[in-house]
Amino acid sequence: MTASLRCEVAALLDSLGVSPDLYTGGSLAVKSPLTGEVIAEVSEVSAEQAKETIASSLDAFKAWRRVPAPRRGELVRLLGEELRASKEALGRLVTLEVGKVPSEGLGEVQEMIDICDFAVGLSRQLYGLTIQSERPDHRLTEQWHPAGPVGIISAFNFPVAVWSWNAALALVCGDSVIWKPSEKTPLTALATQALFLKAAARFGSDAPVALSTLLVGGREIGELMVKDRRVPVISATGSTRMGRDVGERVARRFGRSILELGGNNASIVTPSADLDLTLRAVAFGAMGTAGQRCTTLRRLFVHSSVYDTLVPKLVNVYKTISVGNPVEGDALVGPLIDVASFKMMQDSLKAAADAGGTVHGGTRVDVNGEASFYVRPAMVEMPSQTGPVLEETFAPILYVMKYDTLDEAIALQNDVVQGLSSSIFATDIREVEQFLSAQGSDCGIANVNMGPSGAEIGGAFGGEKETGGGRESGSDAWKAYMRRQTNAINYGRTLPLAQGVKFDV
Ligand code: UN1
Repeated sequence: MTASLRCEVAALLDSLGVSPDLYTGGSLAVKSPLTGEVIAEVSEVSAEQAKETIASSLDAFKAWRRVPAPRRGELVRLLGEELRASKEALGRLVTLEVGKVPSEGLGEVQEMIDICDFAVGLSRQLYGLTIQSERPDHRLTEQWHPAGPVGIISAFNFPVAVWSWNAALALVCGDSVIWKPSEKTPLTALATQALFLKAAARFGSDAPVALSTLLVGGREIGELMVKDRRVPVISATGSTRMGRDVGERVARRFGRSILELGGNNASIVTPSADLDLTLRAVAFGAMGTAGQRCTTLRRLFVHSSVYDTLVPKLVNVYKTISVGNPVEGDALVGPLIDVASFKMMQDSLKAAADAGGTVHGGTRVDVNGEASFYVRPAMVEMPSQTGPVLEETFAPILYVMKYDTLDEAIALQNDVVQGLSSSIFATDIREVEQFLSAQGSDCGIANVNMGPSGAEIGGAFGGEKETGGGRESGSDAWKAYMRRQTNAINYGRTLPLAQGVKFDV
């Protein structure tokens, strides 16, 4: 097994066009969470190299902003083609590097393809407004210009999709991109960069050399980029702690940050819910990706009238769901990313039990020995929303609580510092609409009759409060990658001033 995993990774990287010197003999050891073994040693950039990369990215931006947007879209179309052609290989690499089950590894690449398609269309639709001027013979308008190099900091759990949400939009918007991937997942980043370079080579000389660059390295490399004024936009995905730091540093230099941080997502199960559908949705929402999505379902509020029907069934699903190495069988729950994640999960479960919770599952499952961390997902029936329930533990723990009125459930749902995603299970239209109203969910995403995770790329993705307020991916999220310019044009021969001000000299 040991030798073969490393060999398979090398073969995949080779097929994806990554040169072996990038992932052998380097200082960053990459472990597969499937077995815990080292599968590659990746070279890291020095601070000096990172600064040079930023300088070349700025040069690339200056050339790229002159290329017409629909032509820029052509490059992203070619990137989408490369991703389609390599979907199997890249999806498999996601599975080996992150431990996602195969359909989720492939789904991640599909998400990349989808955002490329979206961005291609967008490349002809970067519309500005025409505004009625209050002055005679004047025209008032706004246009959107490229912003500059965009720094992308991504997390291990969506190691490549999050890059693509940012990069596909930034590239059609006329920006260059600089990517600092998670130290846990540099291999999928190298592969994605290789696919980008293939697309750029097919595109031709209009694509400047450093249009998309990769900075593999530690926290200090990310910090260097975050502090650099030449990078006007920083898009960061990860923990609230990291995002607070990034947001403050970027704000200090009046840069713009797009933050996609922690979630503590809830669903409300009302008396009118379709309980069979609810059961399936809760299972995917809470246990899919081994609870390691920022949109993972972490809190479930169940109406007291359906609690005793739904919850025992849920306990049974938690008992029986298949946990295992997803490349060896057809397990639905793969490993946690590493030992730190396992420890955090155990700490939270202990705190939950101390706070009066009844814990189902959560124990370690021996799949591939000591170096990998597989767990049976945990469901905890809590007497109230206290202690670890208020925090995001990036692991499969679902806290279940009872409620009596929808007002109470919505208040509890909103009574956490995070505000990413939420959902309601209901067929009563009044309850649905109340949940979606201004007095309802306070999250960036509010779904009906599905869990909080698994968003399509067409909508804007992100959340409020300590989730950071940023929006990525669909809708008009592209505006964050451009700068807006308002133009007032006087085509008359007099100089009427706005607000009727007189200033005759
Ligand atoms: C994340 O976990 O960082 O909505 C992103 C979802 C995915 C993206 C999750 N499309 O669950």
